[in-house]
Amino acid sequence: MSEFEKKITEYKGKIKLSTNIEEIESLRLDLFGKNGVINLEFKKLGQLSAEEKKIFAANINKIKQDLLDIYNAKSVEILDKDIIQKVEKEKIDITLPEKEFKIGKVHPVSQVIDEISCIFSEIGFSVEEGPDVENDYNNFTALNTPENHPAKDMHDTFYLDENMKTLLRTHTSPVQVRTMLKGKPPFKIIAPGRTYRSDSDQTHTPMFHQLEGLHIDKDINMGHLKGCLNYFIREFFEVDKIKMRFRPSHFPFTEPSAEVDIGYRIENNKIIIGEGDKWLEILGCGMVHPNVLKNCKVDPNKFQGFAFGIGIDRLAMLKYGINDLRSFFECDYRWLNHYGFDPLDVPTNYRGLSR
Ligand code: 2NL
Repeated sequence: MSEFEKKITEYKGKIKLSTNIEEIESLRLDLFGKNGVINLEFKKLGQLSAEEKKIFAANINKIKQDLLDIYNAKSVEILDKDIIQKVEKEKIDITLPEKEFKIGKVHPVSQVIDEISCIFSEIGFSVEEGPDVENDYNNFTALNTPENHPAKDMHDTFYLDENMKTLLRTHTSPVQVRTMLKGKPPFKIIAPGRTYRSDSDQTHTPMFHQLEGLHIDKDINMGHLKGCLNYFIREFFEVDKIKMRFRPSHFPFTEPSAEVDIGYRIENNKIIIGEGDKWLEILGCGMVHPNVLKNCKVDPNKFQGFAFGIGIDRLAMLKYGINDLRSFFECDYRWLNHYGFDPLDVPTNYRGLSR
């Protein structure tokens, strides 16, 4: 037996006896590495004649293959044993109590939607929802929006088909349209949800949140609208009195239409809502246009009422002192941990909405 063959026999024994990854890896380098036993033997080829080379090389290759087979089998055995050991060690007893109870947070937008729903349900409004993907009729036509209205422009609306019939709703009004079409008056509902417009800068995100309200009955007038909105703003900002003004405005779906501003002032770098000599535009509203009622199968000679629309994201920013709109939608857990709300702290009117 040559020196080489003796060494090989020795290594075969070592492989068989090895018990862990480190050991077998070190044997692999000894044998098959650049300066390993096999390669050193191959280097002897240079001193041989052509005829001898053939026989010599064939012999090394056979020995090498034999070694590789043993090595591979052992490797698999060790790895399998390793995995089984790991799994055994990692056994989890799901009946044990948790060591660290990590609870999620409610996004400020969700919190504000919950608060607003709570405020309006107190005075008899119910919450309605509808799909984000809408048709042109529910989003524009039913709402008395002229064919050539700028809001219908490709630049504002995300259309989903070439014929501009299917789109992402640009406001939550189609929810009220659906509610009126499927039911009978009176209607007293709010519709919160996601809305979409092709607009993106410091103060606009392509997806944003809106809340609309609709109250239709036999004798609902502008006075009811004012009382309702005054109650809502007071409850929402948790103040007893609120300075408020209605400015004439225009929307295709209401007549007359108004925009509502609330008074505020800045004190020690903080915003005080409800008093002061500065004005903040907060929402749009009006008496529902007779054409809208007709389009929604409601008789405008028998029924009338008000509607309003509010941007939820800006309300959340105002109430909770968040100054960057875009941070709302970055899904940053550190941000959510800081600005988010305890999921078990459900807003209620009697206890205070946000504490
Ligand atoms: C705004 C203005 C508004 C409405 C939305 C509405 C819905 C129906 C009928 C009539 Cl179904 N009106 N919604 C009315 C007035 C204003 O939103 O500036 N929103 C942020």
